[in-house]
Amino acid sequence: MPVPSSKPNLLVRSAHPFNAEPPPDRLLASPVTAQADFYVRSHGDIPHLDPATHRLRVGGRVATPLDLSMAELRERFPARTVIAVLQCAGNRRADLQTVRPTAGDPWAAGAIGNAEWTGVALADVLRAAGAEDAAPHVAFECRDTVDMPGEGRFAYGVSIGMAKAMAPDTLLAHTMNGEPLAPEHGFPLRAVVPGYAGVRSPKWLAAITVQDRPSDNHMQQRDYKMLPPDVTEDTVDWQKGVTIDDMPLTSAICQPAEGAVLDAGRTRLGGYAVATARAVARVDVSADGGRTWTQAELEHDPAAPWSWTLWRIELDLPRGRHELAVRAWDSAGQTQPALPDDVWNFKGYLSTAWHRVHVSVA
Ligand SMILES: Nc1nc2c(c(=O)[nH]1)N[C@H]1C(S)=C(S)[C@@H](COP(=O)(O)O)O[C@H]1N2
Ligand SMILES: [Mo]
Repeated sequence: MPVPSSKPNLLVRSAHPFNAEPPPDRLLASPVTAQADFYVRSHGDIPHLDPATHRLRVGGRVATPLDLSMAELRERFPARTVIAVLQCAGNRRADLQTVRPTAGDPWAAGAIGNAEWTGVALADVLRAAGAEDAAPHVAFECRDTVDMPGEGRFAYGVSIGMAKAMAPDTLLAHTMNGEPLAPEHGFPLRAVVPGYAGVRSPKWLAAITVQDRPSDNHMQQRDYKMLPPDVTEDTVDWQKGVTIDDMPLTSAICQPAEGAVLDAGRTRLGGYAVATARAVARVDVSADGGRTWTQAELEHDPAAPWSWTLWRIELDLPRGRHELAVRAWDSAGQTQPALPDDVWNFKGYLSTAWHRVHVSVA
């Protein structure tokens, strides 16, 4: 499959389904990631939907089921804008794969982006439908078809808990950075669930069901769960996995790039850190693989709590080869594990060990 024309900047990790991430330095180009630079994670073909006929249905444990056109959705509910990170649970999986192979695409540090999302609050739509407060789960069904060996063909679906669904910043978004969503990002409508793994922000959204149990879709039940390192594809009991909702603290070096050859003298380093519902309190950078550290400068918009924190620092690097490393600290005093060995899992999720980049100075 050719690279979709709106995404020529991206490095393709899988052509079919289309999965691609930006070169890391593109993430530093602006605090909000342009759609052209925004990673794409899809599980099936990208559907091309007609906004004039697309409908959103809301049903299940509601007093008044809804069936809304895109125009009705915009007219009936107040617009709401939230700046939020979207990050794949598989971001930086390539680091885990240096320990042992895993399932999934070998993402580097670019399966993440920060966007300004505009749409309506999911809570407003659920209230208009008279969703029962006591109903614990909100399930989503989408218009793309996933074809999975052993699972057959099915429509993508996931669910989130009612409390997160009713949180004011959980959106049904039609606009990204002031532009309509690109087809790859879910045009004409997707959910955006700030702080949660990207998998819970369904694209090409067609139906919402208020229900007693989580979605019984494959994506919710037998995928995107965290498991200990001794569990394998052959021994996995998915019921015992931890559903990946909130993303853990992470950070990455976006500049310089892995393998860069630099001139001696002052070198600019930069990257991102994300603490989701907490704040990034501190970021440290090492030029000697983690033996000594220097604190980086942070850039965070206090009006945008779901936005990432960008960090920058200048270091004097002597001639020779260096292992650069970064670690963040959050407002609960937590920091990241040193080695990917400590967090390896067979699906390759939540790769949050110190991010390391190797450079040589000529
Ligand atoms: N309908 C649908 N929604 C989806 C997916 C998908 O394949 N189909 N992939 C999910 C995953 S795993 C991620 S990480 C994000 C990626 O969003 P993006 O492609 O807009 O960056 O979308 C999520 N929503
Ligand atoms: Mo993902």
